[in-house]
Amino acid sequence: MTNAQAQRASAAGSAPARPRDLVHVAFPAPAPASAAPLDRLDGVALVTIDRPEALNALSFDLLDALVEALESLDADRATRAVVITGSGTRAFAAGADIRELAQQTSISLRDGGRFTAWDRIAGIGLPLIAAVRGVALGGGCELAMACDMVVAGGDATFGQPEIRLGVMPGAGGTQRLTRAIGKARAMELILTGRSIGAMEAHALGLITTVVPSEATLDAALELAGRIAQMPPLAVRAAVAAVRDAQQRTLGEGLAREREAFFRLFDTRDQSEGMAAFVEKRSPVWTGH
Ligand code: CO8
Repeated sequence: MTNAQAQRASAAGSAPARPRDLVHVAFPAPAPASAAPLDRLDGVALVTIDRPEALNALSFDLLDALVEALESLDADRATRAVVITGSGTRAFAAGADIRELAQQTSISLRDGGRFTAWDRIAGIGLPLIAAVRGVALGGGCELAMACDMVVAGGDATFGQPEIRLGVMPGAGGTQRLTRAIGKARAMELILTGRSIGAMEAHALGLITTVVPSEATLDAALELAGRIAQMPPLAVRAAVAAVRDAQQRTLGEGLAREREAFFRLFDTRDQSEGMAAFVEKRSPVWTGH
C-alpha cells in the first residue's frame, strides 16, 4: 500500500484490502479447462479483477493495482498478450465503485489524479483481450472498450448507466462507444442508460465474439494464445496502428502506419518470416 493509500484508509477509519489483493496475475496463464488441449499459452498473461462481493466494482485502488500489473507485464518481453477478466460469473466489472464516487467532488476528482490510471491503461503496448461474463457496466464497459478485443459469454451485458446516477461516462465511454457503434446508437445507450446483451453488442460491432458463457475464458485465452504465436514486434506495431485508427485523422494514421511498416523491415522477424515463406518452412520468431 502506498502512503497515500494508507492515509486514505486511515481517514476512512477502516482497513480495506490491500490493492494488490484486488487484482491477480497468472503468467503464464493456466491452461484452459476446456476439452481441447491448448499447449500454446506461453506468453499469455491472465489478469483477474478479484472483488466479486462488489461485482468487481473498480475502486480507485483496484484500478491502480490493475495498471501496475499491466505495466509490469508490458515491460516484460516474455509477455505477448494479456487477457483481463473478472472473478466469478456475475460481473466483468459493474463500473466505478459508486460508494467511493459518491464521496467525491469535482475538485477531489480533478486534484486526486486517480483518473490517470485510464491514460496508463491506454498506454499499454501489449494486445489486451477482455473476457466478459455478466455485467460490464459504466467503468466496466469502458475498461472492456479500452481493451483491443472483447470475448463475451452469452450472459454478458454491456452498458453506460451513468445517466441514471445523475452523471455521464467519464472514462472514455462517450468516445470509445461512439467510435465503436456510431453516434446515433451510442447516444441512445448513453442517454437512456439501457444495457445490451452480448448478441446485440456483437451485432453493433462493440465486441469481437460471443461464445457459450462457460467457454468465455477459454475462448479468450485461446485467442490470446494464437496472437502470442505471432512475431511480437509486428504485433505491437499493429496494435498501435489499429488503435491510431480510432484516435487520429485518416491522414495521420496512414502516415504512422507506413512508418511502422517500414520500421519492421529493420527486424530479424521480418527477414525470418519472409525467408520461411520462400523456403516453405515455419518461421521461428525471436522478437528481434
Ligand atoms: N459500486 C459499488 N458497489 C457495487 C457496484 C458498484 N458499481 N455494483 C454492485 N455493487 C455491489 C452492491 O452494492 C452489492 O453490495 P452489497 O451486497 O454489499 O449490498 C453487490 O455489489 C451486489 O450487487 P447487487 O445486490 O446490486 O446485485 P444485483 O444482481 O441485484 O444487481 C447490478 C446487479 C444491476 C449490476 C447492480 O449491482 C447495479 O446496478 N450496479 C451498479 C451499476 C452501475 O451503475 N455502474 C456504473 C457506475 S458509475 C461509473 O462506472 C462511472 C465510471 C467513471 C470512471 C471510472 C472511475 C473509476
